[in-house]
Amino acid sequence: MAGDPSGPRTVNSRRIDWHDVGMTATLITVAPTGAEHDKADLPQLPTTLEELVETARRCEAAGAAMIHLHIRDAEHRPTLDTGRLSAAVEAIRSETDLIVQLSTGGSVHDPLETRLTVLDAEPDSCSLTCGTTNFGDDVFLNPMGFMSDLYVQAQEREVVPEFELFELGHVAALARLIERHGLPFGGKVHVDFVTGVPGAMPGTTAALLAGVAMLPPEVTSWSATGIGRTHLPIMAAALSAGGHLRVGMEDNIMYARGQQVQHNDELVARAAEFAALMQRPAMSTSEARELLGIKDRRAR
Ligand code: KMH
Ligand code: ZN
Repeated sequence: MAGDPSGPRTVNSRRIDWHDVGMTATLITVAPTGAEHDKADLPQLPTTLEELVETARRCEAAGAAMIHLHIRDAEHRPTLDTGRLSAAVEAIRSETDLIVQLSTGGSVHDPLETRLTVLDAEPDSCSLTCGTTNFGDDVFLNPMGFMSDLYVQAQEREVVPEFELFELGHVAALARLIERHGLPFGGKVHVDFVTGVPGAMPGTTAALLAGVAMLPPEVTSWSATGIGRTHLPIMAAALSAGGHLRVGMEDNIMYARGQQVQHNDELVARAAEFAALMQRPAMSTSEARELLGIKDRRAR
């Protein structure tokens, strides 16, 4: 894990104190699997419990502080089975110090009612997408009533939502949710811009900065990810604009032109190096827990 970024460091013979230069450390979230890629086409995609735990360990060592999880069934198909979700949450929680965030987005085929049951697995955090969006040739459905139910249930269960913004209109929907229901559990508001999904907000600096400019004042931190080839420009834009990072095979399976990602830790390590170069080193898990207002569910 990256060391404590709050203390002074020596970079190229210069002593740098991060607080003095007004820089903040970078939260790196890894999204290792997703619901879209096929294990048969991509055998290195982590889909079994063992593969997910191994991935979590290696990504934590490379600089991740949070994991965004989708799980698969015995045939490697996406599932929202509560038993499997609980087993994954427990295993990753006992083997790492990562914040465990479960996807409530699932796959585009999952019914809304089933997506609400994800909270039964008692994650630290859950994704909450702030509106319906084009998703390639499909539609990712998130009506206001569903978002409200998920928002309130997450408050009641003391789970910290991460608001996923695929469109500029989703920023306005987030403001409506906060106005209706008050602050989420933990009192912080963290959002993640998911850019570059075909048919949704493009993975460009201009689109990202338009979204950042619209954020309601309650937002305390934001991160960004770019799908496919937009992942690097969005990473650069987010780091330069004070945002945090999400990387992983859910979003991008190519490390470089002609070079497929072999393990999620490659993407995390590159993000951590880039962040360190920008003098915004990877945040520790304890700093991330504080940033997001996470309830401590770890066994003592
Ligand atoms: N798989 C997408 C349809 C989320 O995790 O909350 C939805 C998604 C967002 O990945
Ligand atoms: Zn997801």
